[in-house]
Amino acid sequence: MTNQRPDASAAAASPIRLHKQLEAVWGTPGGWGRLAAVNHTIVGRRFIATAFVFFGIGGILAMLIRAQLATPRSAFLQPEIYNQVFTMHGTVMMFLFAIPMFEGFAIYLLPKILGARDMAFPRLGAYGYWCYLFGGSMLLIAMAVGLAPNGGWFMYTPLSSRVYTPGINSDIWLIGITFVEISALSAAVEIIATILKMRAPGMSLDKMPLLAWYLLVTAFMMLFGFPPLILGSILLEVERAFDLPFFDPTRGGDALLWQHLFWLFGHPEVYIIFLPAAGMVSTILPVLARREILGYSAIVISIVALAFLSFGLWVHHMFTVGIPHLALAFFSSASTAVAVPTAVQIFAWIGTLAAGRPQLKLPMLYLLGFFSVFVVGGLTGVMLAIVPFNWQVHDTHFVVAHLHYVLVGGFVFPMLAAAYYWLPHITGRVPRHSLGVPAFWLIIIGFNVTFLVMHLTGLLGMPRRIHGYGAETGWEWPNLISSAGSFVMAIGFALFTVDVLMHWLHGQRSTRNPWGAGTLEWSIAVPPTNYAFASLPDVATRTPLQQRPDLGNHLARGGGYLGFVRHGWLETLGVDVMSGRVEQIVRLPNRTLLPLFTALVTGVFFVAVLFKLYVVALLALPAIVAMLLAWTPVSGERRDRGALPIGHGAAAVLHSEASSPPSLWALGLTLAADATAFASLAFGILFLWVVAPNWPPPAMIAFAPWGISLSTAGLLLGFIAGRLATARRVIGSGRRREAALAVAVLGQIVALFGIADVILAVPPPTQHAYAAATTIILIYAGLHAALAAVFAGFGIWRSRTGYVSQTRTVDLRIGALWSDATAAIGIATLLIVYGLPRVMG
Ligand code: HEM
Ligand SMILES: [Cu+2]
Repeated sequence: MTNQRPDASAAAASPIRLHKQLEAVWGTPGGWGRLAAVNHTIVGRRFIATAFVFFGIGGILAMLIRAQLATPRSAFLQPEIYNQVFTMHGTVMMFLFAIPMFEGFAIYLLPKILGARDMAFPRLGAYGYWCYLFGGSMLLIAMAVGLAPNGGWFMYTPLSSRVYTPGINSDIWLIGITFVEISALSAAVEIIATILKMRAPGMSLDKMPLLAWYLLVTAFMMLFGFPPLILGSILLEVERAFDLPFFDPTRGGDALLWQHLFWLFGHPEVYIIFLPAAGMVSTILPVLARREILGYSAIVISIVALAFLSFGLWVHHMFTVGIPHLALAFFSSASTAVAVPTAVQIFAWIGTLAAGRPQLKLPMLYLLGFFSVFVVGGLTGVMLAIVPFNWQVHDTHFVVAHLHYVLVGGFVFPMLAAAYYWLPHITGRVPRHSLGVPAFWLIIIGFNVTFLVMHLTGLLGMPRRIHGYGAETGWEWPNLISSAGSFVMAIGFALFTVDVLMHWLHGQRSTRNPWGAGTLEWSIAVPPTNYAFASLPDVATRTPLQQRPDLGNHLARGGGYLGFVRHGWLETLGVDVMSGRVEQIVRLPNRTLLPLFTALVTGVFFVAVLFKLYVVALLALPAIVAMLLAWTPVSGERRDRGALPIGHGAAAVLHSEASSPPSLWALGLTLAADATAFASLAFGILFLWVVAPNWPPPAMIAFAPWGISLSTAGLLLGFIAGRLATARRVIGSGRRREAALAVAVLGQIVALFGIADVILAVPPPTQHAYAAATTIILIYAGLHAALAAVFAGFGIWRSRTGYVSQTRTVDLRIGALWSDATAAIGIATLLIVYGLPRVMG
């Protein structure tokens, strides 16, 4: 490829030519080639469409539940099938609809509202999508053959333990959900790195659109919320498969440990679902009210506060399990306090509406539906936070009513508003509202009839998750009304679907900015091109389009930054986190089947675990690592290039030469999630120590002096050598850095031997939860050491193949960061295994 002259004015002479050049490098072929797509527009649309399909499936399951409950002693569904149906309804709605829908919107919209050409890690986004699709399909196939999970979506032990659920139903939940969660974690890392590093020049944090703030906070909550669940699922699966008794009270475990781990995730989850929806509201409402939103900073503070508060609330799901009174009081008041930051946002919305000139367009109608329903859900939530009331209605349909007012009100209605608002963007067609309005009325009337009545049945004592009830209970009429309402709502959703399909097929071409919005996503062509922006804008305000209505044309003509194609590269800009000053050119990878294949091998791992083919699973693990390593060759440079022009007389270095490239952020974020999982495990051990009687049995405390010394020495050696390899003097010379890395590999191998020796000294893990927990935490540390050895070896390979130099240090710094974390986790593990018995004993 010839070297195009990177000159903005030359490109500006021919926008068509610029477009053709960009399309040639960014475009995705049709047909089977689509499977290789990694572009955020395509991946985001896939997430959204798939999530809608799962919503439909979850909705059909809901109809089955309501059909069963419509009449007393109904024989419509067998009890066993009924258990699967409500479990799958909750599971599908929470894990396969709500979270992926958020991921889809975030991936589709983020680069466009931030003024970038793509997400920071396009291949990771594609990989996450495939994991979601395969994991979700696993659950659906299980349901089709009657083996779906059946213990309720929160999988309480001991009900979900092997004794009470001997089949593979529970395993399918644990394995399928963990598979899907990979996509949640990878989306979280990708979203945070993109928001922090990949904005338009000049977009400082306080000039970001509010939606980006919401998505940022949500992604952070996922990063800290999902690890406890993943860890809990792994522990439970290990207990079911290998009989390690973490949750078995007869051998030192405790069933409540699962509840803690689950709700440590589960409560924040509610806000993980609500916050992106609130972000949509904060985006759409000011546009339709024709004025800027009130209280930008107050909203930002309130969502951050909400995120912090929500992590302290998990215990309010456990008020009835018998916890200390002081804890009850604390968690009860904290739970009511969470209403405050929510109220801040509601006041900002109402104030904006009052101060503006609102138009009652279709998205606004759904926003009003959101307000009315969500406020009721919030009020019953405050009621439930009061302990005595909670004791009265615990596990009744009152709770079911509350949770649907919050979830449907707080997520589904804003999503419908968002669907109508951004539909012209996705399809490039004018919205037509002939069916949308009647659909809205059917949905909101049907919804209220269905769930308002459930408050009553709940107060009358009708428990949740029951398969049938007698006519003498007095629950007959309310249930019939509720079921009738749910079918009205279903018709509404069907009408909505028809409306969207008609719009897609028969709508008229839309103009660029049909709503008159001020944010950047409306400055590009609709439907968007693969590269989103022909050239990148310079941002000085929160609503750049409002100040400069012709911005779109200016950018399309190549008048912004990077309005050219260089060496056939996919380029976008990376900025300083706070100020939005340009810092680097980020070179992105293009279409490849690697994410799909990696997800397939990941799927092999999970299916093998499910069917207990552990040899296959053990082989799949290194295969996954090898595939991930195969991603790396295109993400580096083999020579120093120095600062390159980016247009307007400015220049920047490539990310491989930058001091804080997105990949380093990604590893830092991954380690944050990793540390959370480790902390959850340590929490579990402490929890059992405090609550389980005679824990640990003194005879079980093993001692392996050789193992401890070897692992400590190896970890420290790996850490020091890894750090040394990145030192200025060492990294400058190929021989020295490779020698340092070789020592690092050696250190990790020594550490592995040490850890293995300690594991052998521990009594058999099936005997007691103490031995099981000790074994698991040691394996956790061992896996880190093994990966640290891989990282160091990877460094040698990259160094040999020319990817490392005095200025191109990223690969080695990533490895060093990992070996720091390995040393920290390894030492903490040894302290827990050997230090704790001394302190607590
Ligand atoms: C579309 C209309 C919906 C209807 C008619 C509906 C109906 C129901 C009913 C009747 C139950 C109670 C089952 C029982 O306890 O016996 C239930 C449970 C549940 N629903 Fe929905 N639902 C709908 C939408 C949603 C949405 C959008 C979400 C989440 C985003 C959701 C999440 C849940 C959860 C988590 C449970 C608890 C399941 C369990 O106890 O294991 N639902 N739903
Ligand atoms: Cu909660």
